Amino acid sequence: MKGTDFILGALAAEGVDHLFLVPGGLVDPFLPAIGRQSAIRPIVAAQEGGAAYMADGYARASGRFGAVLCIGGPGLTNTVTAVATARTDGSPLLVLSGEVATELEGMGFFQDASQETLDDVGILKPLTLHSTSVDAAANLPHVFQKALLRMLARPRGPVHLSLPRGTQLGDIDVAHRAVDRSLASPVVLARADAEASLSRLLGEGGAQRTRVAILAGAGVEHANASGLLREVAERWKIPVATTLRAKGVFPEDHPLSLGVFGYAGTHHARRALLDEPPDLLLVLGSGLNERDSMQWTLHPRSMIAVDLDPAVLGVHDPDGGVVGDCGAYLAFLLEAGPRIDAAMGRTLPDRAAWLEGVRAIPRLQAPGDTASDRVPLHPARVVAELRRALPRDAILLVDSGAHRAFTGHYWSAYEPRTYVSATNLGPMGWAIPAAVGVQCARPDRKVAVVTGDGCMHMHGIEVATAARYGLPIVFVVLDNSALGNVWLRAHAEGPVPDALTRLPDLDWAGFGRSLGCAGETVRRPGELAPAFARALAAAGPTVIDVKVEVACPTPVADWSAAVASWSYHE
Ligand SMILES: Cc1ncc(C[n+]2csc(CCOP(=O)(O)OP(=O)(O)O)c2C)c(N)n1
Ligand SMILES: [Mg+2]
Repeated sequence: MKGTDFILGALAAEGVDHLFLVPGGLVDPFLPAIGRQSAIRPIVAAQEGGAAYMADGYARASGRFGAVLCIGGPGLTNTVTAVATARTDGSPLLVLSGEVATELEGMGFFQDASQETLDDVGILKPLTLHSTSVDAAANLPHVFQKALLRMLARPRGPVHLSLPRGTQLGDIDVAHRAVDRSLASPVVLARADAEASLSRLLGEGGAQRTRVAILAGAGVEHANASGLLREVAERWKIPVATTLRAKGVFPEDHPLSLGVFGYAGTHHARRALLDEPPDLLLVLGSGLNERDSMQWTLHPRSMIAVDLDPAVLGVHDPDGGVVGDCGAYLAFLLEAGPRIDAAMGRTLPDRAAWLEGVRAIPRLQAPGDTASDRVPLHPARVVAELRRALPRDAILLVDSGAHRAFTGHYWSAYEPRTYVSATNLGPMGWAIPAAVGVQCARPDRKVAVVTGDGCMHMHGIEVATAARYGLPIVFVVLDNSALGNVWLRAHAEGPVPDALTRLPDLDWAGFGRSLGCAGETVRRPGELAPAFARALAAAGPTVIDVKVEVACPTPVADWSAAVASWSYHE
């Protein structure tokens, strides 16, 4: 077989069944190879950035990894933001790019971006966990094995292989050996740290341990530990907040749920985790970044942070923390359950009373907005109606802008990997192509996107890819004819040139129709439910252009208050 056959066979052996690509001369040998097999379905995107976002979405929804194929040079540079996004969100993404024949490097060959010229491998080096050129087909087995292990070992992230023409066309007679998952994801837990944390949990030395709460981050999702989290929370009646990135790892309608803490979070989470510092906060798999820690104003009386990255613990947990996998730590707590039951049992009635007090205040910032009849529509109304229209296990992708705050706040998620958002880098337009990857990974689920008109300007073209492959994604554009988030911030500062943050009022439904989608324009609240119902019944994608008001403040008042109270030296 050829090098290209080896690579496609390797993807199939790893359980990956889609390859997202934009073809071109430097990867021409892949085209007949794709035709020679049927295990991998090729999805041709409009742009390589879109293709890489699709592969990222596929990785997040499948729990496996996503693969993108493009030419080197302009194709590879188009993937840069997507690769950076995968890196910052711990998403396993395999970038495969074509390279000129090794013997022609640096000779002036069209689109040469080898190490002799623009250095494709170097371009992606700081953004990936591994970036290298595979110099011969014979090198593929070990180079592939190493790259996949680096990508899948947690914390996960993107890797890049540059494939010169000779490697693609070279003969090779061994097949890829599937990665041993126990090598990629050893269940790591520093037992001594875990043991030491028990004394903090039990309040040895007489410390009060009534108000105990959990903040669950993306590490819980990466560890597939939602079930264990629920068991621990229920056993000792510990309320659970999540970061926005991890929304859904704990069901948001559970009696112990506090909702999201941090940016666009709930009053319940703020009250329990911030207002009166809890006696003990268990932070599971969160890097405690600015947004997820309310600008580092989170100061519980005691903390047990669990993370695979010791640097996170060193910087953010004054008590030292536990190096390890969140799932392993939760399993450890359950195993140690008989040692914990008595102490946590004694504080249980007081904890229940505390939680009742927390949940007595309204959870949401302006719940009335979800029933607003205003025209143009209130974004909160759109989010609430979409939640009602979609099944409980639907997967929602959310883009970057004011609509992220409205959706993060007013949407409820009940399962891990059903609220999918690039919350760390926050690149505009990500959600549109990412949804294509999600729907490819989860054909059994309803998939919807909440995006903005500014995001549509960036990557809206990929609705064409959804149409081309008949993917029934519901694209909801919260269309305020503005870069709304920037508009809101700028207008809060005083008079600014309005045109800097305004966008023309465009017909995104017509745009969608011209690309093969169904298209709907919604101008009144009563039109939302029927439009969603038609979109959910459609065989292909629908772009729903919802005309919303830009001057609705985003539900981030708690967050803004915390930011205002923050001091670097506190
Ligand atoms: C690639 C990229 N460029 C710029 C930004 C900065 N930015 C964040 S939100 C935003 C406006 C988004 O506009 P839109 O998609 O219409 O959403 P809205 O805020 O109106 O809901 C901008 C420019 C970004 N996040 N990503
Ligand atoms: Mg907008």
